[in-house]
Amino acid sequence: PRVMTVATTDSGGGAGVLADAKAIVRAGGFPLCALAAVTAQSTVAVDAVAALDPAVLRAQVATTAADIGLDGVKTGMLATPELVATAAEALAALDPSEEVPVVVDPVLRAESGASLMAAGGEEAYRRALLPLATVATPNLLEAQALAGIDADDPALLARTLHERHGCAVIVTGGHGRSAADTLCDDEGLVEVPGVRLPRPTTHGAGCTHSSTLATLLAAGVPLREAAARAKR
Ligand code: PXL
Repeated sequence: PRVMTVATTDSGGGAGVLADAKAIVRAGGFPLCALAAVTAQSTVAVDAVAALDPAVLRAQVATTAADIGLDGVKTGMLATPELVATAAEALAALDPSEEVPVVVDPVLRAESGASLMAAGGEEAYRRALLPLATVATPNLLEAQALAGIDADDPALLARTLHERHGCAVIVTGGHGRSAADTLCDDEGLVEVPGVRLPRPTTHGAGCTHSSTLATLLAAGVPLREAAARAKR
């Protein structure tokens, strides 16, 4: 399956489009990319961010989809509210008959705490991108920011975001008490169990998870099975 990551580079390679490409290949897909921004970063700091011209982001999606075609998409770091809106417009222009699954990983902050989204990003996700998502994969902190609810309850957050935006939602585990992911789709809530790995190097874990999920969905694996395999 041809899987496009609409996201940003991490020069350190742990997160961003390189992590996405590695995960897409590992899950059996062929990676394509539409870059939103470029960062200079290590595992501990983001030292520079340059957002690209939205017209260039739009063209990467349109040109690639028109010739090569897409079986699945994931969005990652989009850097600015304007680029979130542009990514949404570009994905809305895809042929609806192809029913390309779209995984929206709403990237707001790095694991190091550095901001990866300009002010107004949450609202752009709510308005433009979540309504187009097949499934969104916020971590606990991103789910709180998107829902505007300051609660540590992933089930409440997943259900609230699912009911408001229509997409399936996986609140990924690891930031709260449980390592399990919490999934809410039209059939309701389910826990996706997983182990907490005893290591501090979690940089890029969200990118890897959402890219694996997008590749499995692109291959036709049903959501709940894909969520379990991506968690593993
Ligand atoms: O894991 C979120 C993320 C996504 N994209 C880029 C990143 C990070 C985290 O650091 O750098 C480019």
